Amino acid sequence: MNVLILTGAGISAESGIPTFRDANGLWEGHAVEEVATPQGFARNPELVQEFYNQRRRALLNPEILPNAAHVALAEFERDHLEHGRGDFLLVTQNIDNLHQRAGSQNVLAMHGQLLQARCTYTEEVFDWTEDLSVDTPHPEDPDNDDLRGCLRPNVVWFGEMPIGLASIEKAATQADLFLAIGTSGVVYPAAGIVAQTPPHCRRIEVNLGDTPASSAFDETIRGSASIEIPKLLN
Ligand code: BJW
Repeated sequence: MNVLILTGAGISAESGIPTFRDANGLWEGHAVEEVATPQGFARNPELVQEFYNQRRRALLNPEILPNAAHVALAEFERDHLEHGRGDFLLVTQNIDNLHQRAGSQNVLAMHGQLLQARCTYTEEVFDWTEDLSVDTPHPEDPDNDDLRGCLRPNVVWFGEMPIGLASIEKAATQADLFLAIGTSGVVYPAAGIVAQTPPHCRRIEVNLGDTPASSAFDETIRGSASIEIPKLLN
């Protein structure tokens, strides 16, 4: 049985990381599109860097930990692979590292990672835990003033190409079980993965409520991920 999991912000909500489009879906009066587009970054790099600085600092707070849903997915994967039951891929739209910290191995972070920075000139990616600013020097060429402020968060904004689309499509077309957890189903191409799964695939959506994608699923489980995922996978 080939398993494909898609996770969104809802799975990390109970770890204390706010979602995008729920009650607190705006950030200090700014729509997510304003702080998550290349145009927004070009217009106001300070604002966008500060948006991600705050989220990076929050993620590094030792109180932010994987929850029971992250752990159940990691345990399921271990068991699935150990017993040779088929392929397993966990695609996450989240830029936190909670799946990796819970022990998941085959994680594809399609919208990038908050604890990485990318040079906008060379495309080099660096592990990054500090604040970024329009003055941050290039880590390998700190005296080069032309490169000052060249780093941006290594995340995928609207209009940019998500990571690993070919691998995601391959896993979707070969999936026997597709599980979408805590995602609002409005952001593409993630929201279109369910439509790439073959007719025999069992498609399950786990979410607090209905989404625009719900009708594409065979089963919908309504409840919080930290309760429903361990129940479903154990
Ligand atoms: C719980 C819970 C609990 C809460 N338990 N559940 C087709 C049609 C229309 C538009 C497009 C299309 N194809 C492409 C587009 C354009 C665009 C798009 O989708 N726009 C729509 C919004 C209209 N897509 C893109 O631009 C993408 N790129 C692309 O398609 O490139 C193609 C290309 C071609 C050629 C050249 C170049 C490009 C890129 C999309 C990037 C999205 N980026 C962001 C920011 C990432 C960095 C960051 O984190 O800051 O990704 S936006 C934001 O939304 C973030 C998220 O990953 C993403 C999805 O949000 P998510 O995870 O679903 O969160 P929420 O808050 O929306 O929902 C939470 C859910 O959890 C809710 O349903 C709750 O009920 C639930 N929940 N607590 C269970 N405890």
